[in-house]
Amino acid sequence: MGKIALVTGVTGQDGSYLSELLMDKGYTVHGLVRRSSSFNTDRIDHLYEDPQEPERKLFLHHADLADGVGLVKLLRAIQPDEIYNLSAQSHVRVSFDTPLYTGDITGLGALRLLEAARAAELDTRFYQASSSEMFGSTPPPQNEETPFHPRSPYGCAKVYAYWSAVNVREAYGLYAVNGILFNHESPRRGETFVTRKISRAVARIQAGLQEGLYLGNLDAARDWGYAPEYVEAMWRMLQADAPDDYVVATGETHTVRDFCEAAFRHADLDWMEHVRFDPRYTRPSEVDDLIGDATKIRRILGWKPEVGFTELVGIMVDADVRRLEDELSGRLVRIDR
Ligand code: NAP
Ligand code: G4F
Repeated sequence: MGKIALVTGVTGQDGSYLSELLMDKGYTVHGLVRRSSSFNTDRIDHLYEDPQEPERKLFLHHADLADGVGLVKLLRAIQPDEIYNLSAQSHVRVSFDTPLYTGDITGLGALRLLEAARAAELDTRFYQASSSEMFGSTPPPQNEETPFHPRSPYGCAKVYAYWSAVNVREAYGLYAVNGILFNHESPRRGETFVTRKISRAVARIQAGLQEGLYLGNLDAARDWGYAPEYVEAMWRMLQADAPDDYVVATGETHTVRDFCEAAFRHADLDWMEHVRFDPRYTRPSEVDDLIGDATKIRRILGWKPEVGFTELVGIMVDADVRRLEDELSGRLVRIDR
């Protein structure tokens, strides 16, 4: 019998890649989908199986991190061997507009799920999607020993969730781990995060559909990796002999300006002719510089990134160019890896 996993945030960037990885490894995957008035399963539609299929490996359930009782009922029914908590209001800028909601879902939501696992009396392993945003203004390089100094409601909520996972591990012996992941991107990245906003705009500018691109702070520096590699790190953390917390990063940093230059150059365009400043995209308090030190996960779990910055930029721009071509020609839009 293969293992059973519950993936919250299954409709998001990481949830889609993680589901693919787990299904390839023979898991049965249960995904938590929140109710939406429009379709929100684009990223996993290619994994969808007919409910009549007897050998199904993917099951979707309506639930919400706001609804603790629903989570207990779901966990009792599924009895997962592993839980990956990827659900969050994950947009940092939006968290300044919705701080209480973000605290409720991104922070308290993790504790609701942990408590649901305890209430359901499961012998399960729990992965919490922690974030480099927790380091905030603490200078780089950042590793597992670096103090947190979050700079956004999102960062504060993630710190709460981080310590909630550590606390159930220490208090009750639950196998709970934190993956402290630095920014990771892909063609499936949400369209309003800066990398995807840029790669999408490059495709549209190249096609003559758009002239300019409005951005906020170009000086911020991020340690950008490739999402499919990062979900492998999540899985490895739950296969270890003992639960522990790990930083996942490339160890390289680039500014938003560098990303613009590289993305426009990839399409033979000059970024300076198109990128303009709009203060609406700045934040009341910013995280200036993130560089992860992933020595620990490399040493203990043997994980290391392969895709570098320039390759990542190329993957994203090429995918958005192809997607736009599909849209314009009326073809079915393919899901890109
Ligand atoms: P994402 O694409 O924004 O996906 C977030 C997921 O959470 C979506 O499936 C979303 O559902 C779901 N969700 C939102 N509110 C929910 C609620 N109330 N109840 C249940 N589900 C809810 O994020 P991602 O980039 O895949 O990141 C995955 C996780 O890692 C997040 O927790 C994020 O904060 C964290 N993280 C991400 C990065 C990164 O660079 N990507 C780095 C560090 C940590 P809908 O599809 O319906 O919106
Ligand atoms: O792409 P971003 O919105 O990602 P951010 O804030 O680093 O957060 C992402 O990574 C975190 C890990 O560190 C995750 F936990 C979190 O869930 C999310 O996935 O912004 C990156 C940088 C920021 O400094 C921002 O100020 O880009 C800057 N930026 C400049 N112009 C912009 C824009 N960001 C966005 N979203 N849109 C702009 O127009």
